[in-house]
Amino acid sequence: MALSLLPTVAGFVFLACVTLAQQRGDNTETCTQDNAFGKYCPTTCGVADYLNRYQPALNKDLNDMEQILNRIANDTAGAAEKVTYMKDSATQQKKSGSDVYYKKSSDMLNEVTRFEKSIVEQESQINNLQAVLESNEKRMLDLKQMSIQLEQKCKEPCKDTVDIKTVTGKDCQDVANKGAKTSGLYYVKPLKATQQFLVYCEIDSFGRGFTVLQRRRDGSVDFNKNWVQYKEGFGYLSPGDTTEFWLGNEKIHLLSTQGTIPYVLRIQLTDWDGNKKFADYTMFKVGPEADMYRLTYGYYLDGDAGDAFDGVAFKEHVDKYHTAHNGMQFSTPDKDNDKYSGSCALQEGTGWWMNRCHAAQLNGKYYQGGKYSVKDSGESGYDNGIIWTTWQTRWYSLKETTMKIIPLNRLTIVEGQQTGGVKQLQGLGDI
Ligand SMILES: [Ca+2]
Repeated sequence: MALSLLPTVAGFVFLACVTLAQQRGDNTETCTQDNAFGKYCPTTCGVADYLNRYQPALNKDLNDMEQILNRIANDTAGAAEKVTYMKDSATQQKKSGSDVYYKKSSDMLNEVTRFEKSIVEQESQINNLQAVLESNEKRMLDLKQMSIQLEQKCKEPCKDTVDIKTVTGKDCQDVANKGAKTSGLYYVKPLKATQQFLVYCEIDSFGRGFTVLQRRRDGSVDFNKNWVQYKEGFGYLSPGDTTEFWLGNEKIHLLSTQGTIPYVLRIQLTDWDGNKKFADYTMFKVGPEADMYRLTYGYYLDGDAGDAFDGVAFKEHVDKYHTAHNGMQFSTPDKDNDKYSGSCALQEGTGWWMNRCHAAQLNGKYYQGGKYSVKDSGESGYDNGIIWTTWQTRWYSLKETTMKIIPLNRLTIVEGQQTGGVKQLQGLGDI
C-alpha cells in the first residue's frame, strides 16, 4: 500500500509547483528573483526547473518501481492463489482422502493385529515344537545309550544261561554216583560214544539217577519227524523238566548197550484226570542203526499200567502178536521197517517200533483232552494218539509220558535198602 502512493506524492509535488509558479506568474524567462524567498530557498521557478530536470529520471525510476511493485503484486497474488489452491487442495485431499486413508490405516492396523496374533500363535507352536524336539532328543539319547549298552553286550561272548551241571558220567546213575544230588541237565558220555551229549537226569532222594529218553507233557513239540531227526533227537531239553523231546535213537542205543549191567526202561504215564501209572521193562536195549534201532527187552518187570509192549488183540481175528513191540525195528514216515504191508509210521505220522502196528505208541499225535475218534485221526483213520492200551483204549491219548532208563542193580539196591520192599519201590515209580 505505501509503495503504491509514491506516484501520487510525486504528482502532487509537481502540480503544486506548477500551480505556485502560475499563481506568481513566474517561469524560467519571466521569473524575477524574490529577494526574501530566493535568499533562503530556491525560487518557485528553481523548484520547477529542478523538477523538470529530474522528472524523467524520477518517472523512469517510478515506472521501474511500479513494474517491480506490479511484479511483486503479481507474485504475491500468485503466491496467495497458490496458497489458496494448496489450502483448497489440502482440504479436498483431507475430505476425499481421509476415509480411504482411514480405511487403509484401519485395514493395516487389522493386518498388523492379525500378524501379531499369528506371530503369537506361531511362537506358541514353535515352543511346542521345541518341547517335542527336546523330548525327542532325550529319547534319542536314551536309545543311543541303550544301543551302546547292547553293542557292548553283543561284543561279549555269548553265555549259555542254562544251568548245566558240571558232574559228568556214562549215564545219569553214574552222575548220581559221583555225588550229583539234584535233577537237571548233565553231560554224559556212554562207553562207546565218541563225544559227550546233554541229557536230563532225574535224580531222586535215594540217589537213583534216571536218564530220560522221552518226554511228552503239553503237545508243544511235533513228533511227526523223519528218520534222521529220530536218530539225532528233537525237541528241547530243559533244566526244570518243562519241555518235550526225543533224546535220539543213536544216543539211546549208546546208553542202553554200554554195560554188562542191564538197564530197566521205566515208562510213566499220566491221563487227563491226573492218574499216574508206570511200567518197567528190564534188559532194555536199542540196537545199532544198522539194525534199524531194534527194540529188545527181557520182560515186563513191574508196573500198574499193564504190559502193552506185549501186544493186545483188539479184534478176535487179530493176534496180539501183531501189536507186540519186543524185537521190532524202528520205523519213521520215511523209513518203513514194520510188519505191515503198508507203513504204520507214514499212516500215523510218527516214529516208533512199529509192528502191525502197535498196542503201545508213546510218540503218537497229541490230542488235547484225551479222547479222540477215527474222524479226528484224519485221512488214515488209525489210532494215532499217545496210547497204552493195557490201561486206556486206543482212542484215548495220554496227557503225559516219560521214558527213562536206570541200571537194574540200582533198583534192586534201593529195594534192598528199603525194608518196605517192592511196595516202596512202586511208590517211587510215580515220582
Ligand atoms: Ca511195511
